[in-house]
Amino acid sequence: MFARPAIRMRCATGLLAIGILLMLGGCGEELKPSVLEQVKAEGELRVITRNSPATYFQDRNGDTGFEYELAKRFATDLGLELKIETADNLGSLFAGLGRPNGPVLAAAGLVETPARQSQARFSVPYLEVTPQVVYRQGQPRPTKAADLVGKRILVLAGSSHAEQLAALKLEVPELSFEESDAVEVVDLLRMVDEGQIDLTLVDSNELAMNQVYFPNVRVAFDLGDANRMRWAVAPGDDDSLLQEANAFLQRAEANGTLQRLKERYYGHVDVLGYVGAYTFAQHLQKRLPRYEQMFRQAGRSHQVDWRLLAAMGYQESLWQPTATSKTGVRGLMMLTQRTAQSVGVSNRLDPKQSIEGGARYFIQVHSQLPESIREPDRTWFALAAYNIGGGHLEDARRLTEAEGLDPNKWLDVQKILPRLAQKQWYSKTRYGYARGGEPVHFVRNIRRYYDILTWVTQPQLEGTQVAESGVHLPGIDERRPEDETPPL
Ligand code: BLG
Repeated sequence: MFARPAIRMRCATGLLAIGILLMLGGCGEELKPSVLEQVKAEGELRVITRNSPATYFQDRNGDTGFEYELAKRFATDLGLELKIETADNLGSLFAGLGRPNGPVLAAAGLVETPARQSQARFSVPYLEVTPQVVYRQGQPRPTKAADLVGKRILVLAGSSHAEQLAALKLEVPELSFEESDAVEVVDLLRMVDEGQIDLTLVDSNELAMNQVYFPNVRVAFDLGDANRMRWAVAPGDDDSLLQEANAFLQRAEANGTLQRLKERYYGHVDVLGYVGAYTFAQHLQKRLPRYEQMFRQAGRSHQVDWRLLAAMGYQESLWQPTATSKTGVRGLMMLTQRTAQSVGVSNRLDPKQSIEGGARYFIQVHSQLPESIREPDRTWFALAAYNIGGGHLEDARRLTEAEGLDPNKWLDVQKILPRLAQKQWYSKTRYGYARGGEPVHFVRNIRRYYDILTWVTQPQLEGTQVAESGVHLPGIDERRPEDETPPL
């Protein structure tokens, strides 16, 4: 059904008027503007979501998350401000969607299920995920539905997973499970990680996003077919906003926006590898606490986000102060002899000195970059210069420009950097051969670690939530507001 136009008319006599009114959709009724027209008139797109790493959360720059970013782009396309509301559980999320002057769109990793069809109408899908049974490493691994019998299973109340388990129970009547509306997916994973429950069911993207925080959590098996995530609007017959959302999602698929967001938010395990994600989670708990205050201190003195320094330290040495590379580069921040001298580090193996020297050097290379490189790319270029040196980076920028690409965009320069290792290219450069692939991995990994550290230390997880959360790190809750410096 099509949306009605935004005009208000009273019923009138006369055939012509009646004909027009019939076309407009009825007699004797005040014609209301469509939802889309209302939203445009109000100038804001009100979206309801959930606060979780896979949907929406606060990071160093404010609001972020896959659903947030996607909804933000939709609002921008419509020329609207985005207004986010969060729901504590799925019940209140769907209830909020029908509220007068409430949110008009739900963007919360939702799957269309039979039970939800009366609560909402769903958009075209934008993400395919697989429901996965997860268990705790060290326990026997369930491999099929029958293995779920006799286990303590907890899922989110009102979730597609609860519906899925209820359907499974018809086939396997001995199966039992519980639902809770007081938890989020991170809590379920933590409870498995700590052995408070045996199993839960989560979507593959949620697990990919969270794997790094929960070292003991493992996939048992995929349960059922892949699910498709969709946005939702309130029930009714006004399709105006839904059609607009569908058109937007189709464009986002066609122009690569969706793919980029998927890589950014759900790609941790893809980038780090399963073992890498697992190892990072362990090191986060065991090693970082020893150096956290040093990173915070160096961040404060040099006005750099300490989590970026910590991410660099992890990439360089896995937070090991005595690390040594084949080329003799040493210490937690892997300073060369020359760099160490230039930033006043006398003992590279002293973690405090190494972190302080690394931060100082980073700031130095950051400030030496051409003005034409703007943030956030400037931070990525500075990381590359830290790793490969400013001269080689400049060579790569020149090659990038010669290729008709943008030498001020990291996305373009990182494509060209590996050429510094190929004779046909490096023979034409000023500084010659360099392992140009190394800074590409270097920057990519650091960005990934930085994202993870940002989530782990976000302000929302402070206080009671931090204490109860599996992602708590010692020292985080002692943080003072002045530690919250921007990346640069
Ligand atoms: C960096 C230096 C740069 C230097 C480049 O090497 O070390 N950075 C630091 O010391 C912090 O100063 O640039 S230059 O001064 O313009 O020449 C290039 O020489 C260190 C890199 C080298 C790299 N890690 C920090 O990222 C490293 O250790 N590579 C060897 C890896 S392996 O042992 O071969 O696997």
